[in-house]
Amino acid sequence: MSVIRHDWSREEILALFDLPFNDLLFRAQSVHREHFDPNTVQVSTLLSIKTGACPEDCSYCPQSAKYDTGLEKERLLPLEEVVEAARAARAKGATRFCMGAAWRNPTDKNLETVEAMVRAVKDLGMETCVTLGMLKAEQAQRLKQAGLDYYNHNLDTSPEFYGAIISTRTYEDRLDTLKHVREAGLNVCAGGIVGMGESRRDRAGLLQQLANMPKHPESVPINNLVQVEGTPLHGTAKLDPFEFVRTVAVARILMPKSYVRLSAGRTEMSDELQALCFHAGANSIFFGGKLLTTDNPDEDHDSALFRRLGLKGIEAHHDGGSCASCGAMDTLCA
Ligand code: SAM
Ligand code: DTB
Ligand code: SF4
Repeated sequence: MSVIRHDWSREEILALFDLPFNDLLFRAQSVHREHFDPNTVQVSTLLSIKTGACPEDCSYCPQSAKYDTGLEKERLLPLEEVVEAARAARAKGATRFCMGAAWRNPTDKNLETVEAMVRAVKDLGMETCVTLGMLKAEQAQRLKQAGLDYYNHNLDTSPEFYGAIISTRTYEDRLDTLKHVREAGLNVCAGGIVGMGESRRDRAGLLQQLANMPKHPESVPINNLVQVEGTPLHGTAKLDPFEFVRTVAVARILMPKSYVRLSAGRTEMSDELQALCFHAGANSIFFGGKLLTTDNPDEDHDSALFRRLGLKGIEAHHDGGSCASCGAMDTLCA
């Protein structure tokens, strides 16, 4: 039985990365089977509720006002539009609805609007997640009171590489937000991005930070950089796909009970590569043709992939249209 540890050294993590590929995958898949049904995948759908014109300078991000990416900016969406999108996502099989805003942090007034969105989406019987930038302790508590289930806030990379990617907010700021989220009793969704030109040591450093938190994040998104023209990271050398799989496998071994999400970057991955990621212990995806501003595989493609691999979405906790035989929503049942 794997023990849940919070004291990983960087060298121990690098030793996992260094394992022969088959040994690493066998270990990750074994840990995965101790804690999860290996054929069930958690399915979330994303919606950008406020797009672009962000004051931060994250060098991967198409939504930063500092870079000209040709993105059309939008004000905070009206409540009805958000509920409609959530309803559509639910009908297609998503059980969690994640709302993202291009803010450095929400104002208290912004938060009121988001609270109403959270309540309305919860009323549909879906789990809720929001990602709004930095949060103060009281703001995290307010979101908890509104019924929010998860808050997403990524560390993005290792503490050492971080300064090469973002200058407008510190690593400490991010850790503080995660602390407020945890202390408010919310589930934590925290992960990062690979393929930004970081070293393996940095990838190990990101996972070390996550795994050594007092409690592991319940959800760990591993994003492969989506290169957007106009951002400073456009043109970065692509990561070896096997190294991406290794990162997923090491995340699974370090955080045995967390949902590891195969997040951004799937449109550039073959079905075979994604299957390897599931084998390495990824058990969550973003479902729906769009992430926040960039493309994601379309629903038909993912439904076919699930069918081909015998995967099913997590059972929905509401009474709308689920498959009678397996409990998953129709479009995602194997
Ligand atoms: N503005 C808020 C913040 O950054 O805290 C929330 C939204 S932000 C877009 C959410 C996350 O998306 C980022 O932390 C980053 O990890 C990820 N992300 C943004 N652009 C990306 C890209 N081009 N490729 C991969 N992941 C990306
Ligand atoms: C996460 O880790 N990845 C998602 C979600 N959390 C908010 C966002 C990916 C964004 C990819 C670039 C875009 O579509 O704008
Ligand atoms: Fe703004 Fe978030 Fe994009 Fe950074 S990642 S520029 S904070 S929207």
